[in-house]
Amino acid sequence: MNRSGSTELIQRAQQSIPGGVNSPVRAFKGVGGDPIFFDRGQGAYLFDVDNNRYIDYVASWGPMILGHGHQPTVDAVIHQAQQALGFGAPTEGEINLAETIIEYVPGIEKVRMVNSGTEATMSAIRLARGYTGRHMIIKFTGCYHGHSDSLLVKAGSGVLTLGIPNSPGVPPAVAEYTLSLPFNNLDAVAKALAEYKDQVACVIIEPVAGNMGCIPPLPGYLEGLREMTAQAGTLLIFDEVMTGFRLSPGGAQAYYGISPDLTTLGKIVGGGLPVGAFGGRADIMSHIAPDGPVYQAGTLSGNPLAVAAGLTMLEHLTPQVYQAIDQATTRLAAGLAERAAGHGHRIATNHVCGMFGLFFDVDAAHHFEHVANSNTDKFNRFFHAMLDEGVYLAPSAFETGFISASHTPDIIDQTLAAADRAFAKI
Ligand code: KE4
Repeated sequence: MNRSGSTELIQRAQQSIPGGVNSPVRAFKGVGGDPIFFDRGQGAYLFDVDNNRYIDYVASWGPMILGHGHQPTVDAVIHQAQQALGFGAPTEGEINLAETIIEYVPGIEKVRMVNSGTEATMSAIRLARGYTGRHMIIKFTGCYHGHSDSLLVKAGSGVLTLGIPNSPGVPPAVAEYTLSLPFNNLDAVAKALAEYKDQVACVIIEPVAGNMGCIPPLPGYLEGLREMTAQAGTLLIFDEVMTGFRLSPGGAQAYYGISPDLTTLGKIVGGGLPVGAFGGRADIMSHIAPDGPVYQAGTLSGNPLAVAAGLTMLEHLTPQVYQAIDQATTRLAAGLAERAAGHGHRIATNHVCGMFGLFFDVDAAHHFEHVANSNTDKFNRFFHAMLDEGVYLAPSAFETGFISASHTPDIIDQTLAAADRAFAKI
């Protein structure tokens, strides 16, 4: 496959952009080789600058749940752009999007729009600290919640892939307020809440971990977290930047039937444009400025273009969309496991609606240690073998694959045929 255009562009990009990319995971440091520069997308396909076609399982890291170039979303953005690109003032569209989010997401009574998942989680943590008057936070090893200082403590995506457990630049005085515990382990949470009693402002978790591959919660885990945090007066924050509107219209909290105190959103809520959001119980959200004293702001928050994209995408998330995505995800995960075994490879596959992960040379993946002990070298060889077959997986063993409504049965079949050839090669 000729990818000379991408090779030339990464060399040029590195002259003006750190690493040649605007986000580290895109640089292929985790899998080796040069990143692909893309030119356009349509449905489940991406086309690179050399006009090679790939079946896409990155979906811009989640937003493209309806496939690339979803025409109603594109039309809504074009229409809004012809009205105005932005005001820095309130618009009716922001109310429509807020009301839609509240309608979909059970735990959200009030919501504030921001511009990224990082802003959403950073703001939610400040709110939790301001509301409780406590300083400590608990996160989980292998989970990633964006790159604000308090959260770059054994983060999962990006930092983990680059092998930097605690990023330089995070003052120890900040990091010491963050506890990072093993995922899917309630004893560890019980011990931490007992140890730190009334010092813990919040527990923040990806209800399905998507930044160390795809790792669903074990039965009873989320229920246990909900109970323990309520008893400790600690707020439970579901970081649904990735799972929001993906597992179901109401995200993981609706799928698992657990109501967190605060929820963070991103990706799908912006329809592919820069949007994040945080929301939750009205009595907590009332502490956010200008209603309350906890300051939070953003020049482009609620930007009309991004709001038009997000609102239109949410309006097209029908029950049929989730049924198709869930069926495609289940078929793909089962098919990958079957073809791997057919070529003598041992893989564990995890999946939930629209998300999947595969881990080589382990029998199961329930937490970070399982993932760290998996054969990432073999994943990297599989990644490149699939790339050469025209299938674009996430360029890191510590990321999740995403499936859209455009991944028809025929495209899943094409993917499995490619995987069969790739498993034979690695
Ligand atoms: P952003 O600031 O990148 O919009 O969102 C941060 C974030 C927060 N919470 C969760 C659960 C997330 O998955 C993310 C970002 N996800 C990664 C993908 N693993 C973004 C890819 C990247 O960093 O380029």
